[in-house]
Amino acid sequence: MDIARTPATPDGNPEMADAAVEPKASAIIRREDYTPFPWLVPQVHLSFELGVEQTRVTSRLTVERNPAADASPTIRLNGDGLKLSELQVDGEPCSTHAMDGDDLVVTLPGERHELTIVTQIDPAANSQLMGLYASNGMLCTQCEAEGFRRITFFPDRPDVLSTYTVRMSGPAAQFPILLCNGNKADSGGDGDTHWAEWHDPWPKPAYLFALVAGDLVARSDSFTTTGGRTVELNVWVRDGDLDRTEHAMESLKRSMKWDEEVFGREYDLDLFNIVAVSDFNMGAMENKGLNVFNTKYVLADQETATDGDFDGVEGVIGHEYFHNWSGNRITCRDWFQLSLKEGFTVLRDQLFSQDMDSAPVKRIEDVRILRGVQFPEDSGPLAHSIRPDSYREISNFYTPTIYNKGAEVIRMMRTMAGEEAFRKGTDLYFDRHDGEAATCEDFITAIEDGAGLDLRQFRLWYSQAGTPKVSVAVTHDGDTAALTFKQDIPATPGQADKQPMPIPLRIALFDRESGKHDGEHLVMLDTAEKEVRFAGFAAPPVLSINRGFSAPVTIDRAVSRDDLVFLAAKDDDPFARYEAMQDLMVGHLVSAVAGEMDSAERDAARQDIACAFAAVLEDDRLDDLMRGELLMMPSQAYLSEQMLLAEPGRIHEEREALKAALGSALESQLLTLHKRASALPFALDQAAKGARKVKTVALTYLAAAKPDTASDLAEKQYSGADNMTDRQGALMVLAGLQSPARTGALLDFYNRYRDNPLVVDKWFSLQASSLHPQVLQHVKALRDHPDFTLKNPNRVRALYMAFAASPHAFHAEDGEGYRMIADLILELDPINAQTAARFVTPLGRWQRIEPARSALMRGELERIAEAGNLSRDTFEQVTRSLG
Ligand code: 0A1
Ligand code: ZN
Repeated sequence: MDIARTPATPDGNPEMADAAVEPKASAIIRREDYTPFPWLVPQVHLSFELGVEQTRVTSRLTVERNPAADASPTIRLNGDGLKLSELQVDGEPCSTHAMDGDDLVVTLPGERHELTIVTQIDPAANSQLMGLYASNGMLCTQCEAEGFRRITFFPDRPDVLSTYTVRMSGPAAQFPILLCNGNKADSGGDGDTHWAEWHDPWPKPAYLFALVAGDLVARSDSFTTTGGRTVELNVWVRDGDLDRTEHAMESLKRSMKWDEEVFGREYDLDLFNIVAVSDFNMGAMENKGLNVFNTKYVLADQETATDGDFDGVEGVIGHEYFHNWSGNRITCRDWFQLSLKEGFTVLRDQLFSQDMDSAPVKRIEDVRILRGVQFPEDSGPLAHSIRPDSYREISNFYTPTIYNKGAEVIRMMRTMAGEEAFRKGTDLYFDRHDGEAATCEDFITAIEDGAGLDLRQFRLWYSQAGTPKVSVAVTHDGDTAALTFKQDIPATPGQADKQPMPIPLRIALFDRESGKHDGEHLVMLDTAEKEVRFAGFAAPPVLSINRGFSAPVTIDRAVSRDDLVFLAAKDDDPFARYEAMQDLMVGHLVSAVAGEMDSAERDAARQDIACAFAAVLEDDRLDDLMRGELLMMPSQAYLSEQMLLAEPGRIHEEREALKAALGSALESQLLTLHKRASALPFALDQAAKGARKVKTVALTYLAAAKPDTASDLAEKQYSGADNMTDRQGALMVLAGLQSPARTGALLDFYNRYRDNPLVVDKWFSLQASSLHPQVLQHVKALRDHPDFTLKNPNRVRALYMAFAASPHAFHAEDGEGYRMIADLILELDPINAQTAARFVTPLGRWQRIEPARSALMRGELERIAEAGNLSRDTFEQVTRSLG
């Protein structure tokens, strides 16, 4: 089987670097240059006179010299596009200040001073959605990573911790609700204006500051911690959305309980507020005591949200809540340490969801995400280690590598230590660094000391980018099986040579006759090559490797289809069983795309896959959630990763052909499955969720083989649906068919849900990612739809991210798809740079695509680079992508 191969190391191209016009203030920031800030800012008093078009911010800072830093005669207060209205030092107008670019630099003679700074900002004009902005008439903030400097001049870096007291005032009718971090200390009003004063007792960096002002309603509840603190909980939404907040509230209470039980972490304020906003660049934000969420991760009910959406809400609510300890109580020293909070918190949210739902299915889903988005990042021009060495724009480093690979790296520590010892390590970390701005190194040392591990060599996982490839061969002699391992870490930009890393591999050796193994082994592959021998095998065993996906690596091994069929049917590790199914399909599809098979070989391979599918369909020990996973095809992205130069058109064709072959071979079983699953009434339990999942899986195979039959079934599923999972699944299938039912169903869907933006997003996405041959035209038309706007990131992603992931349309041979994404980037960049920059990634794959398309993709990147006036975000991604 062909596997992921080393991508060519991108070589520098000085001509391009000249052509791209560098935006101002786009210096490279380096981790090695870190120095502590010369000033401490123990207290911050903020006063906001709120207005949608004009907000006046008065900031009073107590500053004192930092004894742990080199003294400086000046204090640098970061600003971004701010105009200074007033500045006082110790109550007197200041004359010893100067602007340095966007920053304000004030000369301070003494040890301790009070600075008063007044700025005026226009939230309505803030389309970047960083700092203070208006969304649907309400005001809210987003300060991570560097948004606070768009509100007031401040040392906007995560190692400056302050206690905040905040007064908010504004028109009571427009902003009846005034929220901020911490606890509400006081409130009042005079005439039409009212005010509230908030105090957060926990010192925090500016990126965790938040305020919200608007006309909101709350679902309220409470939680009592093990320590006996009663915490008031609120989920704030717009009037009309309250009915869809129950799942968010339940998820929050479950998160609070789980973190006490599993990590020993209790909540530390009397109040926990969550606010849902519809204009948001990311998923959600862990501001202290006042989490701000994208509505997508709060609002859910049976009618409008799929099971996947419900899981998303639970996972993100957990994630943000868990940040209260891993991120807020212990924050990051600098942004190079981002994975300290994000990798660890992703691991915590993954473990939480594993405990709440089906653990094996959650693990498979997480690995699928990792391989679908992080592996491609790690093998492309944007590859970076989980603790990067440099950046221009930190927003570009909120990546699957920092988040998902970061989580995998900590998960490996847990696997090596065992759960109990790992907990000792995390307890020590929380004890030792509570109240600090810490580093990844601090985390590793705490785990070493607490869990009793030696992680000296393991630290390489923090500094080396690239997905390791592990090759393994099994030989058999007498009664001994020998496993020979080899590891190879591909070169990545700026890192040509790599050292071997410790790779924990859970393995089992199956006896072919009995179908059993006598226990799992943890092999530590910590050298470039290693041989491990196992006695007691009269015949060559079948190897099950990287069980539970114990290490984020690719495995390269010569394995027969017979062995894969064996493992697909018998492996007792659910992930390994899924993996065997995937390998069966990947092996076949990669050979088919390469044209390595004659028709007899192709038939034999399809036959084996169909047999494995039949076994999964018939195995009544499997639950439907797991069955759905086992029947899932490897994604186009994952298949492309297996090839040195991908041919998107051919991969798509072969993948669809295999789907059709399986749909034909298993037609009656799939119909039976669909019928059985359809008979189950709606419920939120695992069985009903599983039934909904396999129902749509069955439809997708049938659609490829028998479009008419599938169209009828999908139409029935659509119109009879009493929940969004069934309705969306059916519509997805219909949207890809050229059937008469397609248009009617799409129209019906839009008319039903036109007032619900999250569902309208689905409507855009389903069409942009469909298998329909005219997707390009559909996307163009949708771009002109009255509901489309570049101002709302959810809507932009709904249309264009879905499109960029659609292989046949985005990779249209004439380059039209690439052109559309480049046009989007250029148009969106001045409006919302953070969101625009994220669309560079799909074009950045050019080095791994066949030559004709590759040239077109590169051409579009060059066109963007030459446009000039680019944001720092897009400039950085485009120049890195060009290599
Ligand atoms: N810390 C958040 C992610 C986040 C980062 C930047 C943002 O700015 C637009 C927003 C959110 C998390 O991990 O959930
Ligand atoms: Zn996070």
